[in-house]
Amino acid sequence: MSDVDVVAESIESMKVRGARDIAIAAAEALRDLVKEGANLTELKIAGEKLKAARPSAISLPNAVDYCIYLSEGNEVMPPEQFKEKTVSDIESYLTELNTSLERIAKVGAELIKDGETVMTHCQSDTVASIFRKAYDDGKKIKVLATEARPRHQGHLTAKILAEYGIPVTLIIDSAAHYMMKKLRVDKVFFGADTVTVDGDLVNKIGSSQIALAAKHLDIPVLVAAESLKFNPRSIFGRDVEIEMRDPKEVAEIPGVEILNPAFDVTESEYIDMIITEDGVMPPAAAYSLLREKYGWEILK
Ligand code: RI2
Repeated sequence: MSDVDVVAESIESMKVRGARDIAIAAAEALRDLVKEGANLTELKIAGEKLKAARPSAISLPNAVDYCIYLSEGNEVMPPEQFKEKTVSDIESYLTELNTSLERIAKVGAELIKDGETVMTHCQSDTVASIFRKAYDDGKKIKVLATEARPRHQGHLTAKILAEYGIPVTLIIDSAAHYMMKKLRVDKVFFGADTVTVDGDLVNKIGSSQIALAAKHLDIPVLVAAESLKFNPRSIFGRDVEIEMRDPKEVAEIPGVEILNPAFDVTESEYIDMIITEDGVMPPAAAYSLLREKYGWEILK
């Protein structure tokens, strides 16, 4: 197996997971391929392989397409120069992604008040950075985290936050509505796998139910999504494919059909604000962000 195959397999099997981390892993794989002397055609083939690894998080094709776009800009150069410049361009992009995370953490933490109880679902590095920043700023926060069946990524959220010193309570997914009310949750924070042109959110299965409960309880819902998570293809009306994973992740009962969708869609009317690296915006502003940030993609 080539290195690209190994990375694609790790993304598919979720050894590497989280919308941001899979995008970074793909960009690093392409950078390494350039270092080994790959040309543009070989990069494009590798890019398609990486993109096919998981269908729902737009961060993955966005990162791959951007690396290919950068490489195309250097196509006319002699091979050695192509290699040097493309590696450096992809490195700069990776640095930019880190800077975005720091900025989003700062913007998101501003929205949390001292003493608040915040809730999250599944595991998002972006949301975790916001909570860590709020804590570092001296705010005494409490976190309510769901398990996120069937793969229990919420256990990871609870572990990461507890190790950092943030008080965290873990609940089963179906306890969400009851515990939001009982613990008087102040705000819900979701990460994002994809944000569409309408400001709808594709995120871990169960997000939409929590958003409905939040609306019912009058709790604000905030989405932490760098521009990497916005879907330029949705401008042309293309839908996000919802990943259906192996039913065995849920259960194995002879004679019973088991369905295992990994994501769901929370409509923009259930979302109060989207936190991006450039500030906080209402979901209705998704169109403008896409035009501004993805001009290169939309014009292709
Ligand atoms: P960051 C995860 O998907 C969750 O849905 C999470 O909200 C999202 O990625 C974003 O994560 P999965 O890979 O990019 O666990 O904020 O299926 O880390």
